[in-house]
Amino acid sequence: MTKDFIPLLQKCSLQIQDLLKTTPACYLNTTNTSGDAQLQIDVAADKIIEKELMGSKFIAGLCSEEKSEAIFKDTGSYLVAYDPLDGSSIIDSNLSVGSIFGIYEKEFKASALVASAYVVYGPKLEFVFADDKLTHFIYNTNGWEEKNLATLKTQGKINAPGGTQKNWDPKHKKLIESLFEEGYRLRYSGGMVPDLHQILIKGGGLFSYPATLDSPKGKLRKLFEVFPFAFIYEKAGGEAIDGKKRLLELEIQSLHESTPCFFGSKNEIEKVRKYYE
Ligand code: AFP
Repeated sequence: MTKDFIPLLQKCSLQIQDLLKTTPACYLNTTNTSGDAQLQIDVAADKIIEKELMGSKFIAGLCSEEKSEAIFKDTGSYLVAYDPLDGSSIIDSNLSVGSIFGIYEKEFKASALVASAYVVYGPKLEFVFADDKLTHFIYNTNGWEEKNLATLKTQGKINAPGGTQKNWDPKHKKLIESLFEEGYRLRYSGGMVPDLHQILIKGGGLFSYPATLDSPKGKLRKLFEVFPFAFIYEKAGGEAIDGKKRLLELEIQSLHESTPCFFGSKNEIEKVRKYYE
């Protein structure tokens, strides 16, 4: 049943890719619930997804990063939480951005997450879907081509440290520096989707967005960014924690709540636990 989401989300991704090619990256004088400044393209991408998903019989409701409240209808049993265009502040630099989807059964909470997906709008259009397994598609002249996405090695080489360094906790600074001392390579664009996708494609490493002085609860949102990627990283043989707890065991009190988050290979996550215990 969740597989029915694949063509639906792929259809949204093709329309949003067109939008990225034709719509100027200009800011509206509005912000979303998390306080992020909104681009015209954020709102346009949100409208595409809302139209396609609310028209589907198996969807009962949506929660968007770009809207303060969830919307519901009286059919279907799946709820979708999504970030229609993540990384919009780097579109003007022409860097890769993405869409993120969490598919929940009946309730917006980690334990109800049954599938998740993301789209990378980059030199290639790519779509990764996870339910009981991970499926990876690349869009080419013959349409969507399924590729094999290898599982994460127990240790990788990439270090993707988020947030403003001067606002990191000293223990987090020591963790990040210890990885560089071991020879890890800095790979961080400011786009969660391409940064996490790269670690999956290259076989391993660590992506971190910790609690910082300016974002004491982290920056990334549980429902439409963190839980979907935690689900994917665990399916890929990795782990996803908040420094101590498994992210998919976290409770949620409000739709736009954020959390510190670490996604990566098993050895890197073990190292995070050591520095954060
Ligand atoms: P925008 O959507 O405002 O560009 O933010 C992108 C994001 O939410 C996520 O994609 C990145 O991982 C994170 O912010 C980058 O935040 P920093 O610039 O503080 O590292």
